[in-house]
Amino acid sequence: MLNRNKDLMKDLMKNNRTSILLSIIITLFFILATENTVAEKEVLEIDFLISTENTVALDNLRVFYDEPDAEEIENEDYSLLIYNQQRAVLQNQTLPVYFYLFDSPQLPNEVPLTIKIPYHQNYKYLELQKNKTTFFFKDIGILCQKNKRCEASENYASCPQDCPSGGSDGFCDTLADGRCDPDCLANDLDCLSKEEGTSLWWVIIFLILIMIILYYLKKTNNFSRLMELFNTKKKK
Ligand SMILES: [Ca+2]
Ligand SMILES: [Ca+2]
Repeated sequence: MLNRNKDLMKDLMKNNRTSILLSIIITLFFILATENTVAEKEVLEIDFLISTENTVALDNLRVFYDEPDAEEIENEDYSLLIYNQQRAVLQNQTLPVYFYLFDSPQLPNEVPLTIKIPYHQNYKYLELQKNKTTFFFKDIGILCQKNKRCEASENYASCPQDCPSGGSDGFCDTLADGRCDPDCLANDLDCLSKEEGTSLWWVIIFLILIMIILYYLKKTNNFSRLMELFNTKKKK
């Protein structure tokens, strides 16, 4: 009875090892397969410099793939509103504007602010308000002017109708479209040389083959026998 239990435990451990090995290989395969196909959201990043006099310098306005800032009430005095062409409000959120500096008793005249909000192509006007009074208003329709020309203010994330993937638009889209995006430093698989691309596919095929063989061995219970044979040879 005791020996039977020991044998059962051994079998269980062997099966566990096989399962762990299989899980690692399957995970590796899915990481490789999904690396370039993760769906990301378009995000509008805005960099402001806001002064105590309520003057605003808009330093940067760009669209890329990322997570928007978590919505939380910061300072209810300041808000940002985005409208469409028909002046309907599409976004309305409070802004974390505070005129102080860490570790400094002096109060600054202006503070920088960077925010990331979800982006939609119908964004047309941006407005800043303090206590419900407008102190900044800007046309941001330049992010996507559908005119079949990819302009400096547009990219594949903000205006794919004008800026096709893989083009030179200051944005690395990493899309598998057969075009090496000149804006990508590394992570566009289309930029790999033919030899590098072929090697990567061989690695993937090799992993799939190992998976199939291990699955077959496990199913026919030959994996345990194979491991036993391997261990016996090792002991010798
Ligand atoms: Ca355009
Ligand atoms: Ca590009």
